[in-house]
Amino acid sequence: MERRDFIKIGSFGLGAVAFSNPIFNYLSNSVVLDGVTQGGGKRIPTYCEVCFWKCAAWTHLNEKGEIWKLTGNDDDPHCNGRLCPRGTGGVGMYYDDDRLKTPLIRHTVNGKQEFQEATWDEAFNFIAKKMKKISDQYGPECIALFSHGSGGKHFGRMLKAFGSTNITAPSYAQCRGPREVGFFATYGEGIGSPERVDIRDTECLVLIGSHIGENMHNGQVQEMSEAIDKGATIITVDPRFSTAASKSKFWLPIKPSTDMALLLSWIHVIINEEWYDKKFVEKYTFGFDELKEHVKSFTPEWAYGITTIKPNIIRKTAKEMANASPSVIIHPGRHVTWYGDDTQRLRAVAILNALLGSWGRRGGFYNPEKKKIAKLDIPKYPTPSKTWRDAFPGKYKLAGLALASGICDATIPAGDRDCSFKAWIVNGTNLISTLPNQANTIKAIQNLDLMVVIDTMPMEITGYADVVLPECTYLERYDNLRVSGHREPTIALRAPAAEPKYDSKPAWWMAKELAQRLDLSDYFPFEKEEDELDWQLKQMGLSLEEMKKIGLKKYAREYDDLYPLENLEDYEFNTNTGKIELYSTAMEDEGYDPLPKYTQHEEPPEGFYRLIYGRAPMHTFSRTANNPNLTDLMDENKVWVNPKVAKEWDLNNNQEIWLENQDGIVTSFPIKVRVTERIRWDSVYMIHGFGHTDKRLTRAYGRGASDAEMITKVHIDPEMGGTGMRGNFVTFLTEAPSKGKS
Ligand SMILES: Nc1nc2c(c(=O)[nH]1)N[C@H]1C(S)=C(S)[C@@H](COP(=O)(O)OP(=O)(O)OC[C@H]3O[C@@H](n4cnc5c(=O)[nH]c(N)nc54)[C@H](O)[C@@H]3O)O[C@H]1N2
Ligand SMILES: Nc1nc2c(c(=O)[nH]1)N[C@H]1C(S)=C(S)[C@@H](COP(=O)(O)OP(=O)(O)OC[C@H]3O[C@@H](n4cnc5c(=O)[nH]c(N)nc54)[C@H](O)[C@@H]3O)O[C@H]1N2
Ligand code: SF4
Ligand SMILES: [Mo]
Repeated sequence: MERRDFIKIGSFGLGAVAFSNPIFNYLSNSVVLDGVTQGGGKRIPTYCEVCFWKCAAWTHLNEKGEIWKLTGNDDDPHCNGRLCPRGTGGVGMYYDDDRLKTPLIRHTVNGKQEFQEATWDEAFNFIAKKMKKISDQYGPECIALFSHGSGGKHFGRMLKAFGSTNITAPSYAQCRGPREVGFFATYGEGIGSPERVDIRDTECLVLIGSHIGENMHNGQVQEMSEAIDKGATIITVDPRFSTAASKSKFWLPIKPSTDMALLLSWIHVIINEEWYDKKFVEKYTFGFDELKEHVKSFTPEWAYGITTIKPNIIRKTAKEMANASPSVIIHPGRHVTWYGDDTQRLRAVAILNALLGSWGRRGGFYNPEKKKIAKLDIPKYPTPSKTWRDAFPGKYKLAGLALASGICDATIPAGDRDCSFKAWIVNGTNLISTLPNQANTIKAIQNLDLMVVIDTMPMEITGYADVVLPECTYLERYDNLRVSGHREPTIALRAPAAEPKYDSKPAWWMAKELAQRLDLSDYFPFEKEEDELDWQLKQMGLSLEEMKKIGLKKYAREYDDLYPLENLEDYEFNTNTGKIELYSTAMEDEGYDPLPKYTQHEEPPEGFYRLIYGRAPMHTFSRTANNPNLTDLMDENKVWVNPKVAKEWDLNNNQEIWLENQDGIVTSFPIKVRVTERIRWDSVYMIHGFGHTDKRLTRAYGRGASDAEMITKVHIDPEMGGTGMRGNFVTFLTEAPSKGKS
């Protein structure tokens, strides 16, 4: 028997308005939802947890005092009063009958593993005892926290107090890490979230595989729509005709994995034609001559052979950018862990922006300002004797945050490592569908002495837990204040609109209860979470009572530096040279390429197609696939296949097929075909987050296929450890795979 069998149990118990621009169709408008009084008048503030844009919202109650609907907070720059369909559908998270209902502990009965319902007390005592034992035996640093979402802050406090700083989120090494590192190396600052892109006022927006409009990050979609209405040029580089591509003046259907060649060629053209912002480059940048020399041979003709984008289109689009300069944005994207050389690709994006003078300028990149929140009066955290980095001597030297994939790898014992991770606390991240290479994740889990999963839903990851703790949804709890950096700083409150359903509880309370059992009560000095919030708000001259009325507080900027380089003001960048480093001395010091290079990536073998994936407007990752409101809008994914390929394989629309990847892995479930010209012939496309394998998800089980299952080959970014996931290839099986084949 495996140490951890996957436990399957069955016994536990939009008013969308058309906007002038159709990219907007999905965003519901608070104007039509004027039912504040209609519903009994009561509304409680929150910020959305359906994705990490964190729109400030109102939960409205009906006359019976039940949760009725959600609307956006008008004052919030993240949403401007409008929620995206996922945010509106957040109500479904609360009402989902499949939710986790009580704490569960893994037991072995007659040789068979099963979950048994437990009291909170039993669950906490079990966890605390194990944590102490692991700490005594191996040190507290062998315990790691994986978290995506608000609860991470609370469990993070508990774990830091216990002596481990190994706290990680998949939003770094599986998402935006390379972007932060690439921009940091260039400007001495990262991009952050919400992205500091001044889309509202831009004249030219270049999207490189960033599919805003399907990627529904709210304020960004709205600003893009506004920019289009004001006549901005959109240039979209995507092997797929995305929603954004359909709004674009130029769609460049690039051969996937070759973006670096296009970027280098754009840099070549802009330098050679002298279309760059000379004053800006001269005043602020370091290494221009080296860059010029470096890109000398990267002509559009060179790039054409690699990217399939015609030379005149490369020149024309470069000219469009130059014409708009400095009000131009080569968007850094967000999920950028594609091919393993991603930090360098993002360096090229950063360099291109610098040449066009868009950093710190209107219509380019603005300088966000954030409000400071008072620190709690708690003891200093102990200093750990080791961190995750010790598992990777000499590697991933530019990683600014802990790597989720790294901690996963360092959980599998290896001869040359003195200690591997022994316990995972997993809050709000379905690691099975989030980390690439599922077999590796499961192998790591099998080596743990303890795995605690805190979730709202019986997702795949919960099936591997020793203890499952059911969190109530964001509509039933407080959380830390949302503190946002934006054009103007804001803070937003999340307050409960209902009592937690079933026996679910907020993460704050769980972390405090655990801390108590670990003799760390001093780190949670307040009796209740609302007392902690009230104390923090009072330090700012506010109160919980007042925030409950307004939900969001917007402040005027303290510093008048929204566009700090607008008039070529003196400025010192946080880099070794104090300049924008076109040539990165930090990269060079660490032994990496100081200037981005083109590397050729592997091509699909005969009969295989590159698997690319993305977002659907009405779903977030795997977390919404069971949401009753959102499954109404879309309940399965399809695989997009070019008509030429469909003909070759004799595939028809809606035909069910299985996908098999280069390593012989076959999807657990069939997926329907969508034959469309909107995807290149060398690739197939699907929406991430479907093909759930846990039967407890009654609406999502077996619906569509999982891209994560097919991502077995990972190209790791040597500079910061990001996991490139787009180097996987699939072929089609038109018959059900024979049993025994996984
Ligand atoms: N194959 C593949 N892998 C990917 C991606 C991809 O596109 N394809 N995208 C990558 C990117 S960009 C990112 S950012 C990550 C995202 O990775 P994750 O954040 O891990 O994504 P989800 O699959 O949505 O998992 C979220 C989990 O949180 C739970 N949850 C939801 N709300 C709450 C709550 O209030 N409290 C608690 N405790 N739990 C909650 C959900 O039930 C679910 O189990 O995935 C990365 N991995
Ligand atoms: N509705 C919705 N919106 C979301 C999310 C969600 O789950 N649902 N998640 C949010 C999160 S955390 C993230 S990180 C973002 C992710 O969203 P983005 O950062 O915008 O995009 P990606 O997911 O990286 O990229 C998907 C696009 O890249 C294209 N692509 C694939 N390969 C290549 C290539 O080689 N070159 C180029 N140029 N393009 C390529 C695909 O065709 C697809 O259109 O979305 C955010 N917004
Ligand atoms: S973009 Fe949509 S899902 Fe994300 S926080 Fe805003 S409303 Fe919620
Ligand atoms: Mo992400």
